[in-house]
Amino acid sequence: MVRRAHHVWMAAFIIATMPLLALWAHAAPAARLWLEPPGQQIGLAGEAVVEVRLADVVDLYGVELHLQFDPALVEVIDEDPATPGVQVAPGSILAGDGPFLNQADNAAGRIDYAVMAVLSAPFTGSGVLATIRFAARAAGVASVSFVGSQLVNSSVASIPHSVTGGSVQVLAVTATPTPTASPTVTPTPTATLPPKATSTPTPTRTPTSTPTATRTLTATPTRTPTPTATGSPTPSRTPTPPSGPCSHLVLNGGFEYSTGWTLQGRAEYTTARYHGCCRSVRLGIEWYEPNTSGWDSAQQWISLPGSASSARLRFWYYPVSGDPNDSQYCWLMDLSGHVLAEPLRLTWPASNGQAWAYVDYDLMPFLGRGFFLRFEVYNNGYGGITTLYVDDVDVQVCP
Ligand SMILES: [Ca+2]
Ligand SMILES: [Ca+2]
Repeated sequence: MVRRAHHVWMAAFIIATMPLLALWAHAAPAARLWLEPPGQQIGLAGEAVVEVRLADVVDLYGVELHLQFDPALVEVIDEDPATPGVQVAPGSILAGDGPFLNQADNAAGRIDYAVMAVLSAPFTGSGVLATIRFAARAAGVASVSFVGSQLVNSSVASIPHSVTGGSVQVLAVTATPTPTASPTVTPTPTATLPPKATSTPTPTRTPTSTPTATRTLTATPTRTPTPTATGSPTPSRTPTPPSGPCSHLVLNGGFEYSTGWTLQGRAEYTTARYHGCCRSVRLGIEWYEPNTSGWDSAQQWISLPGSASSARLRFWYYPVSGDPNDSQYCWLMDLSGHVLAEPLRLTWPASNGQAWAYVDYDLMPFLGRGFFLRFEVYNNGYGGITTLYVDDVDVQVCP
């Protein structure tokens, strides 16, 4: 009877709190990233001021964004003549820190911008991330769109957010036209990334170790395509040609900055080896360190959109091992730590390839869900030691 009463009480409690839970869910709107104003008109001698705005973000620790514009029609005005290249103006969000990436390319029509809370406290709220001033080059409608964006919180987990681009119309008049023709309206988000909570683990997938992964046991250097000098995987590898600009979802995939990844164990950014440029991440033990057992990993959360014409994971790795019984992996892992897939599995034996090798892995089966992209090394603490360097990690999603 006591148990029954307890159950009734519990049911009553759940029913009573359900509206509250629903309210709570609504009280935390998804973050929005957009351009303000979404559209405006200028003359051939005019300038357009476009703010990159962020709204309803919670615990923002780092942000990286990539914008594309039509360089035949507009160009970015340099806001920092003292610094080589062309820079946009930093905004009020994380203003205590200078952006660690701020470059506009007026030939390619590209703006790359990233800032991280090193001196500032993580940011909660709404504000201006950066301000771009465009000068007109020729008449026409120049779209300004996001081709990639990552927001991470202080746990270095991705913050789901919607993204809305904009445009600048250059009119074939030399005088400055009437003030902003289009009214500033709150844009309706066009693409909402799936929130983290919706990526429920699918236990059925869990134990799949892909046949390709087992094939990598030998880890012969012939498996790798001829390394290019630049090291950036060419988009031509994509099976289906993209119909629009592709997004790149990995934050700090080149490991040149100390953001985006959660490093565990002895994992660290290193200049000892790299592919392409300057730093990589090292998992496992360096030759001068003691041979102790343990797991070392580097991971970050990736949220894939629900639909895409292609979604590829690409990375380079450099394995070193004096012990076949240690292990080197790349895993896609769900929130509860289940391995969804193994793009790289080097165990029994671990690989001593000692050359940069390339992996190009299809992520289409994982559309519409999120996962940790995790690189990991296991040292058993006896025999030889094992190390894995990873660099130029890219998740490219094409619409
Ligand atoms: Ca690098
Ligand atoms: Ca060992």
